[in-house]
Amino acid sequence: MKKALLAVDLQNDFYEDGALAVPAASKINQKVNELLESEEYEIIVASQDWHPQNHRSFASVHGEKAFTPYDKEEGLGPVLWPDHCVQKSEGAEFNSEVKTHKFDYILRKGTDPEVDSYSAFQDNDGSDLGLAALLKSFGIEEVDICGLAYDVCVKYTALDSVKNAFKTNIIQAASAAVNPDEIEKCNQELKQAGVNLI
Ligand code: VGL
Ligand code: ZN
Repeated sequence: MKKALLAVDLQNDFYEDGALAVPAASKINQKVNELLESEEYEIIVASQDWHPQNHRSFASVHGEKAFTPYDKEEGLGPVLWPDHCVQKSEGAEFNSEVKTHKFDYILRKGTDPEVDSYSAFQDNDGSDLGLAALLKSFGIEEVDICGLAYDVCVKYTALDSVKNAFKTNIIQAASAAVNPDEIEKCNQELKQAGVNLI
């Protein structure tokens, strides 16, 4: 079975010193690099969260505090986030420890100021980002997923991968959650959907 690796949002703002810090994020880099250097993947696609400065998912745009629950607009998510991964900022760059020269494709998401994009397959309003078609054009049937954050973009990418009929595996040692308290609930949901947790 031809396999792809999806490396989700390995960007400075999701590491320990970043704007939307994921605890212990840098601990995944060794395993991430092992995956990036393995010979088993037909293609490696990296997603890059790439927001305009005034993105509607930013709490600052609404005069609210980061992580405030917010369900008033279609196309966003359940909470507002700190400003993060602003286009062309240092925080939006890939972490310097990651072997980015192994990426075959970089898929930027979250570029529409009104719509968020947790999954690398589609925006939160359902618009297709072209990833499924790209993978299918390479004959991919199985997808390994790693990256940040486990409970947000990795999770939604994995759920959409299953919906697009790929055998879907999350490599847990190569992923970390922004909210570690969510991991149990998240794992239940993923297993229920048919995602293999490796
Ligand atoms: C992410 C929240 C907002 C992620 C991106 O990459 O998991 N989380 N934008
Ligand atoms: Zn984002």
